[in-house]
Amino acid sequence: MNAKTATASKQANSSHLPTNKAEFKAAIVRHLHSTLGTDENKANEHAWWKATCAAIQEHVLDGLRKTQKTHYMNDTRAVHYFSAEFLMGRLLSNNMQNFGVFEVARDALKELGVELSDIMEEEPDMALGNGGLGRLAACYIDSLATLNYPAIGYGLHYEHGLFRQEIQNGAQIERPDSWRDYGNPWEICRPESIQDISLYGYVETKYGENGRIQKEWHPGTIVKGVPWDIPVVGYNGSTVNVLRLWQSQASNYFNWDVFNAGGYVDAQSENVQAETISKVLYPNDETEAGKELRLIQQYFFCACSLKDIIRRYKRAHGDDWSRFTQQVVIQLNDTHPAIAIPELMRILVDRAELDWEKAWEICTNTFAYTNHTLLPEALEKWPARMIEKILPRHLEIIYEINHRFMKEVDKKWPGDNEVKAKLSIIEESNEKMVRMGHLSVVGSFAVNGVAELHSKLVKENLFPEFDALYPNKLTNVTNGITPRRWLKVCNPKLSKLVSDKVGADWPLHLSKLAGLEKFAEQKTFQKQFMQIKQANKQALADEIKSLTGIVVDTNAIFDIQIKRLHEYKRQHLNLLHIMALYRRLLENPDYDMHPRVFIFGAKAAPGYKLAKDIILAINKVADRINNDPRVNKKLKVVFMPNYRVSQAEKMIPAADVSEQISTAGKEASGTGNMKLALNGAVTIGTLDGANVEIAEEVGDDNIFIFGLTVDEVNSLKAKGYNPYDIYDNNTEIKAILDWLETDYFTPGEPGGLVSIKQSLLEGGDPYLVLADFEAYSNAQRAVDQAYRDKAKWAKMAILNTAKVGKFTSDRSIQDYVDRIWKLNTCKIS
Ligand code: Z57
Repeated sequence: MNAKTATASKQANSSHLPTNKAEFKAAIVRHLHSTLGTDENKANEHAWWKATCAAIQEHVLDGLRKTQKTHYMNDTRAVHYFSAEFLMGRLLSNNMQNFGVFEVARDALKELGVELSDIMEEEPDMALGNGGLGRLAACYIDSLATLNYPAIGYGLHYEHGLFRQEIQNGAQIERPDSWRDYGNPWEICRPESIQDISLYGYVETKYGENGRIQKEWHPGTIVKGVPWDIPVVGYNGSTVNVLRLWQSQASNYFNWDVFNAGGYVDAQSENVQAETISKVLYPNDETEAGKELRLIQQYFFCACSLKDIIRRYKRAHGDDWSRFTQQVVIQLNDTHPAIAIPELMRILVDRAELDWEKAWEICTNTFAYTNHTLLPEALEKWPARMIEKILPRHLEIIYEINHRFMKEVDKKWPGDNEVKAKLSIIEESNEKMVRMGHLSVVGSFAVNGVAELHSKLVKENLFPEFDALYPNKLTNVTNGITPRRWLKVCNPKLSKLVSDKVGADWPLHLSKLAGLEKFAEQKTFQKQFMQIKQANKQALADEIKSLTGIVVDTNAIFDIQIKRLHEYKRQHLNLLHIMALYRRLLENPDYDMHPRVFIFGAKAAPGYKLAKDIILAINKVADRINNDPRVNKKLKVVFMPNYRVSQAEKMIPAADVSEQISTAGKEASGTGNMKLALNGAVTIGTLDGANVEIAEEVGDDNIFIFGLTVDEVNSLKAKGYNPYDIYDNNTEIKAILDWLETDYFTPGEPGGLVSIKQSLLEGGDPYLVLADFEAYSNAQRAVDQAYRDKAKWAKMAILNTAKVGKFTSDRSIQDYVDRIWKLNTCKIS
């Protein structure tokens, strides 16, 4: 670069942010020296990664400052996205792309002798979530910043995110995740915004003037909430919002009384208790744990966040609550933050001394609630006694909310005690339970499901009476994914090809992908598209080799199922079909099939026995097949250990086939289905969740739909489903299930995999695996046939990429804004 260009770029950019290659080189070296205390010769890859992050962080902090100033000056209405999980993954490549400095920073590093793709591997995933729900929250805050909406994400600053998975002898072993061990270069601690949070204790009833009853909560403990801000950078945009995560800390470093009495160790243990709150993410996806610490986590982050919101509101509006609902909307990501509803009531009634009616009006115009599941085991209920112990005043408030709600129900259905029992926030079982879903519906102005089918089932099956009582409260917002991370960043080759064809602005206007349709049958485009797929498959094959030692053929169909391990997602249906193929190949070495590699990635909740058994079974079957030269040329099975966001980014671009095979009615939406289709994988799936909408978009010719529909599932269950009828009459299924009981896959350990057979027979096969097996097997045959016709398959793959523009999370966010949040965009100056 010549001196003239350098001066020009400095002038254009008064704060001297690095923008060209020379400036990036200088900034990175400067950070090696003065941020990291090392130099170009001594620095290892970790140091280079950190120095690069620090150079990018200069842009981040500049954008953050401008955004916060603009939002403050304009006193903007903002959405506050409350979520117990944010599954962010890595941030470096995303932030570089979003500032449009990816190439220049990469070239700068190259001149310093450093490969960007190598140092990116140094970044630990920020895995503060379990699966779909947490990753959805991450996509949504990306889109909010990209669309220039004022928004804050609120959650927990877990010290340990989701466990790291190791596979030993085929079984899952959990190891602690320590994402911050060597420091996180993105987060900023904000000690000036620490909050004190009360827990335990008792409620005192006082009688004020003119007989007004006053309640005062005398807490037993106070803990500190320390906020950490993670900047959220919008694409091409100027907005940098924040994700604010709360860390718990003992409110005094020492309990001085105990300390002075000589109890130094006891005084320390008090600290441990408070600090336990944000120690670790609960690793259960879709199972409510019912544990005291989990409820404390939920309350802790909600109480911190509400105080934060109210402090900010009061700075602008003082004690005048009349404009609160104009400025603040709070989205509850599932019921995990539902305790925020009675907490806001407590603040308004007990502290601000508003009338109950006024307070309730504010509350029910502030909250909106997203339901993510119909599975009964995922619907949170807390023992009333547990709430009473931890949050005595909140239980009183919940009872009062319910008392008034029951009066409303009685108005609508006079004298109907059955409907009251069904709708009550309190379940009058042996042990009284608080139903957090009911509390969320009653306390919110909008309730949404996450895909058309799911929202319909929420209305018809989960909350039908609520729908009758509150017309128009229940609605749908179909999930989405950010095309920045899930195409632009993870699949640079395809991104470039797409940009060449439809223009470079598709990451902001994903429906422009439709411009690819006209090339779907063009030979040269098909060739380019499939060559990229081939290159991505080669990269994944290398990754598979280095992680598992398994060698796979990139001419084989790469068939991928990646998601949490759960019976309803039916990884075992996939496995039974693999065993069927294995058997067919053993019986007939000429069995006609295109070579296929079945690839899995999945974590099981540590306490979910059958899910762990399914992981074991996949690995044991994989071992046997991969080492059987009789079938090796046609069939391989890979279980990728430690599936996580950064692993997904490597797997998704390489998929030919996307497995979306949940029992109809069980998967609320799914989002991996969208990511895979966007990257040109063809779906084999049931009519469940967002698969229905994907099928609508891509058309029946470009997807393999199979299996029972929701209605068919219901009528089969109603007439009485007996899996033995299938087992006794289908020789292939019988042979496969019996195979699991032998020691064929577990040498020296007969019956090592029998629990799967048992769950499908004695267990009653609750997710209808056997009922759908034949339809699945036939659909797989159709996949095999289609793949052999290279031109046909290329067309299908291209049309998948072309037709899934609907599923950008920008569209989801615009739906939330239009139907629920009513925000205005705010351009940053
Ligand atoms: C979770 O990841 C989901 C639902 C839950 O109730 C909990 Br808890 C965790 C998932 C659904 O299973 C997916 O179908 C959906 O796509 C995702 O949430 C995002 O809405």
